[in-house]
Amino acid sequence: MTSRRDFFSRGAGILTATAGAVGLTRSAAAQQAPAQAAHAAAKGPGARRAPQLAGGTAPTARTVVPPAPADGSYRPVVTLNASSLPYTISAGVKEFRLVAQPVKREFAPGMVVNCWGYNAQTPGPTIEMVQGERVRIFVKNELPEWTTVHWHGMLVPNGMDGVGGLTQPQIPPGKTGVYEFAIDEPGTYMYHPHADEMVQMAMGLMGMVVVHPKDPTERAIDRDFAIMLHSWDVKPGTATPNVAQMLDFDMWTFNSRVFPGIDPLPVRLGDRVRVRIGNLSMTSHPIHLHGYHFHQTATDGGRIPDSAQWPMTTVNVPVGATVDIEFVADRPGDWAFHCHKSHHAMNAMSHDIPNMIGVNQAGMDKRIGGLVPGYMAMGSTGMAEMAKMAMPLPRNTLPMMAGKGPFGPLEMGGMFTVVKVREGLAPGDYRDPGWYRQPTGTAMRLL
Ligand SMILES: [Cu+2]
Repeated sequence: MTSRRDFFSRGAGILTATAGAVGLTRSAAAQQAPAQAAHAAAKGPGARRAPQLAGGTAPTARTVVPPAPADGSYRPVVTLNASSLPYTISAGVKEFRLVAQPVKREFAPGMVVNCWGYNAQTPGPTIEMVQGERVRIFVKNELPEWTTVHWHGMLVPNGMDGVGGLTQPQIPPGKTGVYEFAIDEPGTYMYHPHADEMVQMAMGLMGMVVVHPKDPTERAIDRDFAIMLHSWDVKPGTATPNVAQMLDFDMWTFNSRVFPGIDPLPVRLGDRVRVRIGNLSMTSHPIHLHGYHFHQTATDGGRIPDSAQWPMTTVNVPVGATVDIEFVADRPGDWAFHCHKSHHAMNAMSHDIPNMIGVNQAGMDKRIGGLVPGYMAMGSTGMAEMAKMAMPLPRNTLPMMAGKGPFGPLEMGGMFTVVKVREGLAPGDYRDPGWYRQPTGTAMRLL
C-alpha cells in the first residue's frame, strides 16, 4: 500500500513546508521517522521545531587556542571548533591521555549527533609533539567494544602501529593501552582506530597529530590551522550515524561541524598561514580557497621540496591522507574556503530529491494542501528560495543551506567556512573580526 508519505516523496518533488520537508528525501523520513513525519504533517505549517532528538547537552564546540609551550619550542596549531590535547612530563617523557568514549557532538546549533570520539570531542583533540622527543600516550577505552589507535603516517616501531590482531591485541572496554615512541620527521599526521574500523570511524573516532620541527625557526609560520574532513550518514529526523553507509553520505564536516557552525579562520594581513587538512571520510575533497594562490607544502609522507610545489587554488585531499597548504595573507577580505563538490557544501535535505526545475506546479499547493495543511510546492525555479525562508524541519535536522552574510542568505552548509584577512589583528587573536567592509568602488554594482 502506498502511504501518504510515499505519495508525497515520489510525486511532489521538492516539498518543503510541513510534511514536505519530511517527505523530501525518499529514504529519510520514510524509513527512519514515520511517527515524526505523521506528527509534523498533522501539526501544519506553524508547527514549532521539536526538541533535539539526541537529548542532553553537547560540550561546547568552541575553538580553543592552545597555550604556547613554556619553552617556546613551537607555535601551537589551532584546530577549528576543537582543541589540542594537554600533556604532562614524566621523567623527560611527554605523556598524553586519550579516552575513547561516546560523545555528543553539535554539528551546528539545532543538531546534536550521537558520536564516538576522544576526550568528549570528535575529532579528538590534536596531539602536538616535537620532532625527536619521546612521547607516551595512554588510551583508555570507554567504548562499549574493543579498540586500538593507529598512528597514521607516523614512522613508529611495528609494535606501536595499532593494527588490532596484526601488531597488538585490541584494547578491551574498560582497559588502557599505552603507546610510546619518538617521531623523527616533522609533519601532519592522524590517529584513528584499527579495530572495527568501519564502525568506529563512521562514528567519529579520529584526530590529528602535528609533529613540530625541533628548530622552531624551520618552516616558521604565523597562523597554523588544522581541519579534519569527515562524512556522515545522519538521516533527517535521526541522531545516530548509520555506520553501514558506504557511499550515500548526507553530512559533510570540517572538524565534525557544518556551516554555519564552523568557526572562521581569522588571519592578520601579511601573516604566513598554514592549513593542515586531514581526510578520513569515504571520498576525496577538492578544497578550494578564494582570493589566493597557495602551495601544497606537505603530505602525510613529509615535506614537498620547494622545487616540486606549484601554485594552486584547489587542492584535492585524498582519503586517508593529509595535505598542508601555505600562503601569505596579503589580500584583505572575507574569502570563502570550502569543498568544491557542491553537495559537500550542503546539508542533508538537499540530496537525492526529484528535480522539479521547469515543472509547472501551479494548482498543486491547493490540491495537496487539502491533504496536508500548509503544503507548498517548491523547486520550479531552483532551490535558492529555500535559503530565504525558515521552514519547519524534522527534529534534530539542519536546513540544506544556511548562514547569513552581510548581503543576505549565504546558501551554504557542510564543508564551508571563511578565511577573514584583516589588517591589525593582534598575534594570537583568533576572535571573529566580523564581516569585511569592502572599500568604496570595489564591489559589484547591480544595474
Ligand atoms: Cu567534499
